[in-house]
Amino acid sequence: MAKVTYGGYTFLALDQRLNLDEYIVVTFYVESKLPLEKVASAIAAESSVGTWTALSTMTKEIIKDKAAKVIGIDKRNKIVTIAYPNKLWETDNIAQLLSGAAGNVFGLKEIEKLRVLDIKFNEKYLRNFEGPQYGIHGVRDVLGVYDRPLLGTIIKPKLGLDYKRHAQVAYQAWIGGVDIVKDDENLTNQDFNNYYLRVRLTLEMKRKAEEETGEKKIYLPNVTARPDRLVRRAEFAKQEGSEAVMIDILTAGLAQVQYLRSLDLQLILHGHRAMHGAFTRDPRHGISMKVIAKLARLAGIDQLHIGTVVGKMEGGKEEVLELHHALKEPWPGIKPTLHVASGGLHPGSVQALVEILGTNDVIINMGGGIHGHPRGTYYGAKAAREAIELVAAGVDLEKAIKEDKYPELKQALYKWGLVDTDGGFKIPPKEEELLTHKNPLVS
Ligand code: RUB
Ligand code: CA
Repeated sequence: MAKVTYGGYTFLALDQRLNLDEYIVVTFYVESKLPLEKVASAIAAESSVGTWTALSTMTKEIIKDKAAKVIGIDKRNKIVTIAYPNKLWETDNIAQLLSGAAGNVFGLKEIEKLRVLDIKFNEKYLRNFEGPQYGIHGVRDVLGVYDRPLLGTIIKPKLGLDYKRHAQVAYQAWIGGVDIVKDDENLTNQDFNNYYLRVRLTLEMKRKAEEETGEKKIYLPNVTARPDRLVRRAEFAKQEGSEAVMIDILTAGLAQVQYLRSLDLQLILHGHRAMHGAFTRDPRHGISMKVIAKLARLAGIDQLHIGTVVGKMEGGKEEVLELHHALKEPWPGIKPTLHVASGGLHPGSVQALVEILGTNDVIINMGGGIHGHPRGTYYGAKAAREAIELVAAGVDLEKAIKEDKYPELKQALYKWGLVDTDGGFKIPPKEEELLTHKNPLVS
């Protein structure tokens, strides 16, 4: 076969033995009418030093030293592996990494489908990043909780409550047993719920709940906005006594996450992944959640949404477990990120979730599954906390509710059912419970 080139240069290095400590290795899934060697060369060229034609400005030195190299072609599975020399990359610039390895290549005409499946860093590259300030153990240390999954809630309705009502619902959730209360991804600083008033009052209610329960609590105000406002909001949260903030890592952008982390505000950073489905969902196109999760960890996210298996959002067991482990993969000098399981969860999901993910490295986050409890937020939170403590202690929930010691848990399991690990039900929801929705707020 004739030598495969792109724009006049060779990017194939299938027989070369590279020292991978000096390269970032990216695997792509590719569909194209062209031979895979040709497309792989096009990807390597466009994502590093090349273009469609030979250049008067190109040198052998540049090709040798800085061109990406195709080191693997798996025709059966349509997978190509490309190694990018460290020299190509600015030391700690995730935006630049994406503009290169996952940028223009998505627009090349010769490619019909392209997916960045995985990215493997090397120690030298990793050492340039700070990563999470707290990580899994740091978050647990702040809360002083070590023996069960952490319990989080999102204030619902996600939009519409004023700041006073928001703070009141947060308080109900905390005294009911929730550890972490968060804003929703699209609640920022709207006219109906001013960020600054909300943060001040919600943190006041947090302190009240802490005094009353003797437990440490966390609030996650959503600072997603343009950079100047984002920083002002994060600094305000810190000043008002918050230990943490949340940011929508994709809509705001990972460069903003890096910036926030670089300010060293000593805040736990919670990452919401809203919009990820735009490029993670099609298994044959886009960027995998695994890549996003690794980048979020690099950028400094302490806790990240990566799926639930048994909840409302797409994401199977194999995929979620892979992500769960990717967040904890040993990286020199970089702490592990905590898994946030969120989306369609309720007390009846806890047993299955713990069976799949264990008790140690997960925040179980319930919005509707707490505020939708027939007796309101406080009892919903109580039911969720009971479910978590019972399951962590190895008690079967179906047996526990027969004892009549846990009336609010029983109500929750009757309303939403008790889920098994395949998404089926050990106890299906009971119709009549769905009709007795009162939704009172305890004042
Ligand atoms: C869940 C919720 C989160 C989703 C996002 O609310 O508000 O935004 O978890 O999904 P509820 P993911 O508990 O009422 O379903 O965590 O998969 O990114
Ligand atoms: Ca949400």
